Amino acid sequence: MGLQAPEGGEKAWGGMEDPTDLGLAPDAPAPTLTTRGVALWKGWLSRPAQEAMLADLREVIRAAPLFSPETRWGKKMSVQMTSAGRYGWYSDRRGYRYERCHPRGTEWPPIPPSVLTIWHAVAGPARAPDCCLVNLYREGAKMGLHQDRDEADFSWPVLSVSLGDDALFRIGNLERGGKTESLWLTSGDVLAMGGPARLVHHGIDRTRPGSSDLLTGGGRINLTLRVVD
Ligand code: MD3
Ligand code: FE
Repeated sequence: MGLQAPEGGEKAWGGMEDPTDLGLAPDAPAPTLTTRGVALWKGWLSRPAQEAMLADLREVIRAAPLFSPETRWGKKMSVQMTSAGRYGWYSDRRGYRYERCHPRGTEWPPIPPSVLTIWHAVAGPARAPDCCLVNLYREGAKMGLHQDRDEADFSWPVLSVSLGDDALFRIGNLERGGKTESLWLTSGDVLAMGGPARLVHHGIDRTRPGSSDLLTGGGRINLTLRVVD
């Protein structure tokens, strides 16, 4: 555990916030910053580690091609998606849900070990995530403010890994409305939302096209790791 943690990541949390308050492992590395119950580790992954993870994700996408889900309202999302793990996140006119199979009818590929390592360093060894959602943001893609509440057990944290272009992440409140806070996420960052923050509203306002050369053709990939049931 913690093998890929950045320099200084093994330091104590400093007594400000306890990792277990965020639903994280007691020995999780100290985050760069915490705000509204969200923990952010800047630069968790080095450039070579990002490249290696991207190679793993290319295999995932080869087995389970990206698609643009339709919302309940019949509008295509600007983000392209696929998943790895026991469940994949899916949306169409019937609504949002987790599915056992890709729309083409095959099971989702396994979650790459490079991704699982980060989960276990932050969330502990007890459980593996059921779903690794892969979101691809090409130029102009965004994700409106929403809550993640399609899962059965909110006691597990949600983890996010950012790869490629910078993205402006917005975090709001448990209720709709109110003041929000924005953070730029950059390639290699890891974000964890747990405890009281698990049901907070959040979204991606925009990316900064051309800010990273990690992805061929540009853009941003976000991985979201969740326990589903
Ligand atoms: C804060 N994705 O797929 S990940 C999503 O960057 C989603 O693609 C965004 O929100 C993205 O549902 C943001 C960061 C994230 C994920 C889950 C959260 C932040 C969260 C759950 C609660 C609070
Ligand atoms: Fe979300």
